[in-house]
Amino acid sequence: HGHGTTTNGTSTKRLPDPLTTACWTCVRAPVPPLSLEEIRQRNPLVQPGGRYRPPDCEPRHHTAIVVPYRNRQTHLRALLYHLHPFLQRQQIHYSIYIVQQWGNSTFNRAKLLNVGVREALRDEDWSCIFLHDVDLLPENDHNTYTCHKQFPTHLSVAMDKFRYRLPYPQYFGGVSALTPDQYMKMNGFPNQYWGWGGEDDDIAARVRLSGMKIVRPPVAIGHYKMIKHKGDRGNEQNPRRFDLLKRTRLNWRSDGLNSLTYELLSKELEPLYTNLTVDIGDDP
Ligand code: UD2
Ligand code: MN
Repeated sequence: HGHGTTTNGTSTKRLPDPLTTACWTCVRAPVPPLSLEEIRQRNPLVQPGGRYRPPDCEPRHHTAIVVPYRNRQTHLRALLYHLHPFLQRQQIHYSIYIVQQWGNSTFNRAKLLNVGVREALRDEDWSCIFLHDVDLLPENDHNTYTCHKQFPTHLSVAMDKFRYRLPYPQYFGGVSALTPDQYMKMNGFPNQYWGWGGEDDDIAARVRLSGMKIVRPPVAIGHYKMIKHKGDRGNEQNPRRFDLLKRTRLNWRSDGLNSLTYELLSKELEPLYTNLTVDIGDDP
C-alpha cells in the first residue's frame, strides 16, 4: 500500500487497465478479463442472487446495490469482479441487483432505479440502498458502502473522467446512496426521463425540494474509475431534459415512486447477482 500515491492523495503512476484493475491506494498487477464463472470461484462465500453476509460477525450495515442495466456485459463483469471483494472487505451484509430494461425502447435510468429499489425492499429490510452505474469502479477501500443517517449521499465525487474533481456543485450522477426513508421522503426518482441526461440533476433537485441536502465523502476517498465507453444505442441524449428540469419543483410530488408502473418479467438468482428483467414501457 502507498505505492504510487502522494500525501494529498493524487496518483503519480498511470493505473493499469481499468477493466481489470481499479485500486487507488495500491497498484495491483493486471489480470486478464475473467468469466462470470471465474469471478464466482474467486468469491466462494457469495450466495445465489449475489448475496453475502459476513460469516463471523453480526453486520451493522445492510446494503442493496441497484444497477440500471442493458447490454453492458464487459462492464458488468468488471463491476462484479471489483465490487464483491470490495464489499466483503467492508464486512457488509449486501446483495447486488441488476435491473435490466427489457426490449429496445429508449433507456430510462431513473425509472429502472425506482424498480430496483421497490423490488429490493421486497426481499429485505435494507438499511441502505446504493444506486450504481455499471461502469464505475471504486478505487479506495475507505469509501464505505453505507448510508448517512439523515441525508442522501453522493459517492462518486472524484472520477478520472472529470480529472478527479466534482464537475459542478449539484452533480449527483454515478453512484449515490439513500436509506429507504430518505428515498420515500423525496418520492423516489422521476419516471419521465427517457434517454441520456438530466435525471441525475432532477434527483439532486428532489433532495433539496424535500427538505434534505446532499452529503459527500472527501475527494480523496470518493475516487472512481469510469470504464471508457461510447454512448449506447437506445440511450441518445434526451432533448426534453431542460424543459423537464424546469418542472421538477411542480412534478416531484406526483411523478416518482407513487406513480411507478412496470411489469417484472423475471427475477433470477444468478450466482453473482439478482437479475430483474423489467418492461418499463416506452417514451410516450
Ligand atoms: C452519466 C452519469 C450517470 C447518468 C448519465 C445520464 C457519471 C459517472 N454518470 O453517465 O449516472 O446520470 O450521465 O443519464 O457521470 N446503461 C446501460 N445500458 C445502456 C445505457 C445506460 O446499462 O444502454 C446504464 C449503465 O449502468 C450506465 C448508466 O446507465 O453506467 C449511465 O449511462 P452512461 O454510462 O452511458 O452515461 P454517462 O457515462 O454519461
Ligand atoms: Mn458511463
